[in-house]
Formats: sequence, structure tokens, C-alpha cells
Amino acid sequence: MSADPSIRLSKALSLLLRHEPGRFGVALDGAGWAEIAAIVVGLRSAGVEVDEESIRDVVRRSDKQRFATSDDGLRIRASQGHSVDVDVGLEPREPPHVLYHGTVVRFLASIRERGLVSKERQHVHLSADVDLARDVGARRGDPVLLEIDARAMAADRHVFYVSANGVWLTRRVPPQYVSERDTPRRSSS
Ligand code: HQG
Repeated sequence: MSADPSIRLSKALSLLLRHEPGRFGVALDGAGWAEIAAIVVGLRSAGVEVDEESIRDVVRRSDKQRFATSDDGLRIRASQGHSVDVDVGLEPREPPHVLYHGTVVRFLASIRERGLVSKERQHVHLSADVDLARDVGARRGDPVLLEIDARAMAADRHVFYVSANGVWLTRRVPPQYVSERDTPRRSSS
């Protein structure tokens, strides 16, 4: 558990807005929005010290811009990463030719066999940026970088979306589109 209160709050918001709203007694609408006032009540009931301003602050300052605020300023939602069944209303988009996914060695045998699957989330998360993908893998251990032939997938009618914060999403990536790249350390230049 992080000692930084804003990181702790960001993780609590991710849990509430992506995975377990019911645990906090909060309802998401069909597009994933929840009232900030209701979130305050829900988080406080779970022992998280919070007020509306601290939530707005985390939303504003999120490193990956994980959360979005409604036009009326009263509600927030996660822009991607949900396991709950909401539809944030993304339109299909033509992907770049190549996308990347960061993972770890222990998942490779299964990925070679089954390709990338979304597990609990609605989508497989992909990135146009190599370093970002490597960082995602590094959350779980020594990162392994996978290169995805998104152009071939699109030609084969796989549908891609891009979240409001720039994450590329697709339902699954069959193994024939996945190749393993070496994982050189980032150069300092
Ligand atoms: C792996 C963060 C075995 C996959 C990041 C990953 C991201 C398989 C894990 C976002 C597999 C799923 C999502 C297969 C995939 N066999 N393992 N067939 N297919 N996997 O957390 O992409 O900071 O659901 O490689 O920035 O790691 O939370 O997905 O390791 O955008 O905003 O199964 O989470 O965003 O893990 O991360 P996850 P992810 P936030």
C-alpha cells in the first residue's frame, strides 16, 4: 500500500470506478459515471478520508489521466480498464501498424498458446509507445515486450478502440499477431 495519500486515493478510485462499485455502495450508470458526492460517501464508509476537492485533485493530476469529469462537473468515470459491464462509448479506430504490450516471462507460455486475453478486464490493453508498454509489464516483474501486428489484425477485421487517455484496446489478440521483442534497457540519451 502506497504511503502517498493521492496514490492511495487514485487506487481506491480505480477499484471503485472499474471493478467494485458495489463494495462502496456506489452505482455507476451505463456509461461508467458516478456522482462525486456519492463516491465521497462510499469511500468514507470504507474508512478512506476524502472530500470532493481531493477527488477532483486526483482526477486532475492523474499521471495517466485515468479518470474523466462529466461536462457538468458532478460526476467522474474511469476512461478504461473496467471489469464491470459499462460502455464508455468508444468508436472503432484504425490502429497504428504496430502496437506494444508489456508482460512478464511467467505469462509467455500461455500467451504463445492462447494469444493475449483480457482476463478480468473488458479489453486487452495495448500501447503505441514502447516505453509505456514496458512500464506496464514492469509492474509485475522483469518486463517482456511484445509487438502486435495491429495492421494485420485490422485487415482481419479485429476492432480497435482508443480510450480518452490514449490506451489502445481490443477484445483479444490471437497468437499469430504477437511477436516477442528483446527488452533492452532504456538508453539515457
Ligand atoms: C497477461 C494499467 C497469461 C497480460 C496499465 C497482463 C494498463 C496473459 C495480465 C492497464 C495472457 C493482465 C492494464 C494469456 C494476457 N496468458 N497471461 N493468454 N494474455 N496476459 O492488469 O495490460 O495504471 O488486466 O500480459 O497502464 O497489465 O491501472 O492488464 O500481464 O493500461 O491505469 O495478463 O493497467 O493502467 O493484467 O494492464 P491486466 P495490463 P492503470
